[in-house]
Amino acid sequence: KNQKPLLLWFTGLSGSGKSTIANAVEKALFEKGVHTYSLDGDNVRLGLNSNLSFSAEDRTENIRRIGEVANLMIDAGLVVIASFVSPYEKDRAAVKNIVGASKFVEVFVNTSVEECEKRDVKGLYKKARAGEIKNFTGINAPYEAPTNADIEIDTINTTVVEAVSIIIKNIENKIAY
Ligand code: GGZ
Repeated sequence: KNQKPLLLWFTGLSGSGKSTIANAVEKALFEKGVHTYSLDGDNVRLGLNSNLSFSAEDRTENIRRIGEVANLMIDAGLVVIASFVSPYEKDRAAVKNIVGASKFVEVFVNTSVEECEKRDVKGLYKKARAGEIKNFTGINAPYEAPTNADIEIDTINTTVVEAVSIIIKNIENKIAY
């Protein structure tokens, strides 16, 4: 079976639906026999990047290390799926530069602050509004929305199943399984 490595990069606000879509994409790829590895806040910020905060500088370092780790996994031939807020355009561009533009696919999970706050799955927006979390993206820290993402998903008008189909269609030629 043939498989070319790739980094599928999900960016969007906390609670935008990045992980939900990323997990569904990983399942779909697994069912096609594609070897993947998923990087997200749950497995990176607790381990490798446990010394990093949510300051602008630390977010940049967070994303830089993730880009380097993803590049090692690309060397190992994997389709890497990364889901991080990654609010800064320059940091996302730096990752694209690390792995190479031809191996980088950016997915903008475009859910507005209003909608994320309405859903508030983890109660983090409420805490941020109450001043219990500082530098919270979308509330008191910036999110620089991608202007030229390879794929943009509007989660109000697109189901998870549809999103998976859009993403798989975009990457299937690139990974050539
Ligand atoms: C944004 C925060 C913050 C602040 C904690 N700002 O919904 P979640 O919980 O699971 O996803 C968010 C996650 C963001 O971590 P990332 O490594 O993706 O961020 S970045 O790319 O900007 O480095 C949220 C939680 O961590 N979280 N504090 N202040 N999100």
